[in-house]
Amino acid sequence: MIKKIFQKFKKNDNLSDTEFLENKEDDSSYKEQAIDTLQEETEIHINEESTIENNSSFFNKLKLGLSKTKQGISEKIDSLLKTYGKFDEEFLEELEEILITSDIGMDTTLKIIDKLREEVKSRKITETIDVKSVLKDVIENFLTTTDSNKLNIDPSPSVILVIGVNGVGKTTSIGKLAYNLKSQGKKVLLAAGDTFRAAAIDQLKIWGDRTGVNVIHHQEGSDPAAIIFDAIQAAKARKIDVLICDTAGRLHNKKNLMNELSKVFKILDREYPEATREVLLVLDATTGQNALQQAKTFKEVADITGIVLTKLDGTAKGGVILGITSELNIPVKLIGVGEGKEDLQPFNPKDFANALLSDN
Ligand SMILES: Nc1nc2c(ncn2[C@@H]2O[C@H](COP(=O)(O)OP(=O)(O)OP(=O)(O)O)[C@@H](O)[C@H]2O)c(=O)[nH]1
Ligand SMILES: [Mg+2]
Repeated sequence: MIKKIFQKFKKNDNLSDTEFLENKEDDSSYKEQAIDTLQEETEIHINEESTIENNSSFFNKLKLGLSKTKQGISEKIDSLLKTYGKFDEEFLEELEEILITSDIGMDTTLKIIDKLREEVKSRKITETIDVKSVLKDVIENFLTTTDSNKLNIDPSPSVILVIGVNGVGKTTSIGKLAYNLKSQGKKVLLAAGDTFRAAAIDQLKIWGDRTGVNVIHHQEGSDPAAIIFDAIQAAKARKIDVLICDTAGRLHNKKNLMNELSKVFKILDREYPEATREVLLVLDATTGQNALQQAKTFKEVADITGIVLTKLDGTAKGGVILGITSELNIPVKLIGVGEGKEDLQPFNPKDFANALLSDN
C-alpha cells in the first residue's frame, strides 16, 4: 500500500521503484504527506461519485418517497382521464372528489378546480387527455409562494430555529440537515434547545456523532434560552456558518411552549442580530389536515420563514402540502422522505408537481 502511495510521488523523482522506496520509506513526513494527499483524492472522488449519483437518483427518490400519495392522486386521476373523454363539469366533479380525499382540503381543492377550469378554457382544451399537463401547471402554481423555496442561510453566519409539536420529526430533520450542510462544506453547530426530556438531548447528540457535528447542550430541565445563548457564543467563537437550534415540542401546555419560544426569539434578537435567520416549522404529512391547523397556530406566535414537511414517504396524505402553501403563503423548503441521513430533500414546486403526476 505504502509503495502504491509512493508511486504517486515518484513521477517527480526520476528514480526506480526500489531506489525510491529505499530513499523514502523511512521519511515519515513524506509518508504522511503522501497518505494525506491520497486520502484527499479519494474523498474528492467519493464526493464526485455521490453528486453524480444524487443527481440521477434525486427525482426517482422523490417519486419513491411520494409513492403512497401518488397512488392516492395520480393513479386515480389517470383512470379518471381514461374514463372521461370530454372535459366537462361532471369530470371536474370527479376530480374534485379525488383531490379532497387526498387531503388537499376543501378550500384549496375548490380553488384548484376553478383555476383548472379557467386555464383549460383559455388554452382551448377539450379532450381530457390534455388536461393532465394543465393540472401539473396549476398544482405547481399553488405550491409556489411569494417567498423562495430555497433555504435562507446566506450570508453567513446564519441561525436556523426548528419548531413544531412533539413527534413531527424536528430532531431527525436537524440531523439530516446538519449532514446535508456539512457535505456542502459548511461549518455547522447544533444546539440542544429541547431540555424537556433527557432523551431529546441524547437523540441530538447521536445525530451529532453520526454527522460529525458538535452539539451544545446542558442538562435536562435547564433553561433553553440559556443553551441558545451559549450556542450563539460558541458559534461566534468558532466562526460557524450555520447554527441549528432544536426546540421542545412537548411542554406542560401550549402557553408554556409559546412562552419558551418567545424567550428564545428574544435571545436571538439580542445576541445574534447579524445572523441570517430561518425559522422552520416542522409538520408531519401523515397528520393531514391537522398539520394545517398546527401551522396556523404556530404562525400566530412565530415568524415562520419556511416549512419542513416530514414523513411524506409514509402517507397518502401528501396533498396537504397544497393546502399549507396556498392557505398560509409559507414556502415549503425541505421535505422528509425517510429516516436516513440522506432523506431530506430541497423542495421544488415543479419537481414535486411532476413527481406527483408522473406517468409511472
Ligand atoms: N418515515 C419517516 N420517519 C420520519 C421522518 N422524519 C422523522 N421521522 C421519524 O419520526 C419520529 C419522530 O421524530 P423526531 O425527530 O424525534 O421528532 P421530534 O419532532 O423531534 O419529536 P419531539 O422531540 O418529541 O418533540 C422518529 O421515529 C423519526 O425517525 C421521515 O421523513 N420519514
Ligand atoms: Mg426532538
